[in-house]
Amino acid sequence: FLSHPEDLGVVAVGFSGGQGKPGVDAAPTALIESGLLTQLRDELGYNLHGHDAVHSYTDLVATSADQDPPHRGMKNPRSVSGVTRRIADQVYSHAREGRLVLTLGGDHSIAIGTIAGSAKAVRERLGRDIAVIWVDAHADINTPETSDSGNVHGMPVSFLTGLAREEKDEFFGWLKDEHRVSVKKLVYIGLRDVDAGEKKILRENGIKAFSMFDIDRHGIGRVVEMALAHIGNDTPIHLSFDVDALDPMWAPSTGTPVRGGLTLREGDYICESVHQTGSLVAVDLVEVNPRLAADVDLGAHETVRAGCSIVRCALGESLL
Ligand code: Z70
Ligand code: MN
Ligand code: MN
Ligand code: MN
Repeated sequence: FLSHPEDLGVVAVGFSGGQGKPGVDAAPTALIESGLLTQLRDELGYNLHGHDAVHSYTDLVATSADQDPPHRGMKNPRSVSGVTRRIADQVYSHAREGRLVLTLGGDHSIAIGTIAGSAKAVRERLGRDIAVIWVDAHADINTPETSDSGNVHGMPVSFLTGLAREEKDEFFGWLKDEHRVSVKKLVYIGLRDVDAGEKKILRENGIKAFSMFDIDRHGIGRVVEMALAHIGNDTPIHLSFDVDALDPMWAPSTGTPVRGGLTLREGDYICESVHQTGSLVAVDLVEVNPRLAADVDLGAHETVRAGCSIVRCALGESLL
């Protein structure tokens, strides 16, 4: 599905407004300083585009809470809407050229932008709908009304599927049908911390989800096979990987660590398998927070290292 599969559009997003803990905005720099982009260029042979800047969108992010009061219970709604709209444009520009797109977050609210941008570009370029593989401990499918926290990083999937909607541009009203994905083309892997309201949404919409229970029961090999079968052969894939899908043993430095997660090998395996389909059009890596851990230096180092491994696997490092 890519006209230039060796060209990689990089969108580095230092944004934390979709949740309450500072530090996740420092992730792109930490990932890049650890050598990720150099490895992608020198070892995997990608031509990088747009990798020179880490975007922090200071012009769009409110500097005090009273500049961006809640709307329908959402925290920082104008900032998140404005930033994700800009991300959508950036991802769209790369994807429209037929490049594979890598976005380094940032909290998971940024996926509103990344998926909107790739869905629109793939529709225009190929007349096809993308599928989304969402690897996460969480379902991130709360609507503003079902959310207990008001954090938009717990809502991106509801906006992207149209389960949540808004009229006003400043509150995600800029999201149109061309940006959206069908609930039928969405599949989750790694779930283990899903709110009651989200379980109801998953059930009522028949959304395919493989929890840690399913992984224990079937093994990761079979689960990935079933996930890929669900979205169908020959469908462009957007992979959105929340590092908290990994067990905190591998990724302790994240805002909401949940025990009982994927091993690093299981995470890498998912990415390798998705790469191997040849259908990957975009990858997100989100929720690395190098400022959080019991032992910050050690924890951040391990989490950044795990994040780099996930990205390299998604971009084909393990293919012999
Ligand atoms: C909860 C909410 C969430 C990540 C926490 C948590 C969502 N369901 N996502 N950490 N990455 O606030 O909506
Ligand atoms: Mn080319
Ligand atoms: Mn998430
Ligand atoms: Mn999560």
